Amino acid sequence: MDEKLVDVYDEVLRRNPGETEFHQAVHEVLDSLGPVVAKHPHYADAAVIRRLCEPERQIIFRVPWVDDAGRIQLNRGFRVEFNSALGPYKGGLRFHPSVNLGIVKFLGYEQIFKNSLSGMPIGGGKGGSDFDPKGRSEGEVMRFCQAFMTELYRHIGEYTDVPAGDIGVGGREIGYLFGQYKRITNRYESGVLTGKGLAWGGSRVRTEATGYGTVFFVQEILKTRGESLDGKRVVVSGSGNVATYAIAKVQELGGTVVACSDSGGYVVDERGIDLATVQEIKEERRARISTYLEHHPHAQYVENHSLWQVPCDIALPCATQNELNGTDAAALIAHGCSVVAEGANMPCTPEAVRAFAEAGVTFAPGKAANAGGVATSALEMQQNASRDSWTFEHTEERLAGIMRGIHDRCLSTADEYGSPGNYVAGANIAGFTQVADAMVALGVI
Ligand code: NDP
Ligand code: 2IT
Repeated sequence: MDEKLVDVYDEVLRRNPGETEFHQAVHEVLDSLGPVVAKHPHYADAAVIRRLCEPERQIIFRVPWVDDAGRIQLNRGFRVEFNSALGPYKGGLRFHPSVNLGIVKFLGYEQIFKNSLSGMPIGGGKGGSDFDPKGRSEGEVMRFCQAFMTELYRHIGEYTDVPAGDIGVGGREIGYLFGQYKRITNRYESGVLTGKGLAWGGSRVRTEATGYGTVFFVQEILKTRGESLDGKRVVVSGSGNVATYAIAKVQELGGTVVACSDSGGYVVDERGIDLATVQEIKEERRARISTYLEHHPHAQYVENHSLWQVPCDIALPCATQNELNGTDAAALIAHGCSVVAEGANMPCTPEAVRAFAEAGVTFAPGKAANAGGVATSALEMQQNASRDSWTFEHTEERLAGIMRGIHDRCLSTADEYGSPGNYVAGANIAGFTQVADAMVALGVI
């Protein structure tokens, strides 16, 4: 890391003790910014980088609710409004027992640069709760969402802060959250949340956007080598929203996805993962991926092991942070994997990212490769603002164009700052400079 940035990083460590994922996300960005501060000393004079590492506002609240047995349950809610230089805070809500302030801050920090890179007018934020939806009834999920929104509503709005989904928050939860917001405020304010259902203000392609976008990004990488997805062997981790639609798009473009997973283990199907079965298990039954074998007895289920041992040409980590470590990277490299694109946020550890760079594996960081989800959220906001509703084809074409734009900006920025072909440097620098310029222009606020 450039010595001018070491002090900034030390300050982050001092001010945010114990928040290891947040430290990791900041380190990764600061590591790329050496050539930027060398070329543009005015960013340091305006303390832009220091200010960027401090959220504008952090909200933590109590979420009490009543379970089916009549017992009072207690969770903690978070919304970190990180940076609004480019637009209203924008970013998902995560419901998972592992959620804490450090996780929400890492996600909010990533979101600033991702949203900037997307080229859409959105700032960065993230939120969520340590609520665990697994095993909860429909009624319990609804009452939790209502309790969560009963506090959150006062902090959000279409010009203020626009939440969406993330792990554990999909169309069902956005429905309950929107319903409660509407009820409390007595306003049909469509633009306050994205990821809504098509009947009540949602955008076509938003459900598919993150997974599709990640695969569009991979397509652009392959194009630079004169290759395509046709005939490629792909491993996708996770089996939630991002993984499902990444699998769908890979298959549509002629690739074969041979493995996917959930937190219990992974499935290998050499005939190609059957998407309809995955969707039936995950979207309809909300069951475990191990039940895939009930429909496809020739497949293999492996419990509690890393799916990165499965040989592939392309790896798409689409589950969660730090799910792919140095050992996993070594296995992928040994098996000849040549592209890794992050559908999830920060799924690869720094050791893994270093190993890919040393081995010449093309690595696309999440803030570039998974930006299609939030970009399509911004398209949803655009449709809501104009009370319009676009076709699937038009919206998907917009998404594909945005992913091409992000890809090309990463490469041209990496070139400009002396790291040709380095998508990490390109994404961090391009994302940063746009926010930094806006912050300088807006003054010390
Ligand atoms: P979902 O809740 O739909 O799916 C999450 C998947 O990841 C599930 O298969 C889940 O398995 C697995 N998973 C979650 N936590 C863990 C864990 N601790 N260990 C192992 N597996 C885990 O979430 P999404 O698909 O929406 O999100 C996946 C990733 O993509 C996250 O990193 C998210 O931040 C990122 N992302 C999401 C976007 C979106 O639009 N939804 C946009 C951009 C990024 P199980 O069911 O067993 O828990
Ligand atoms: O990590 C992400 O970009 C998301 N979870 C999507 C955020 C959004 O506002 O659509």
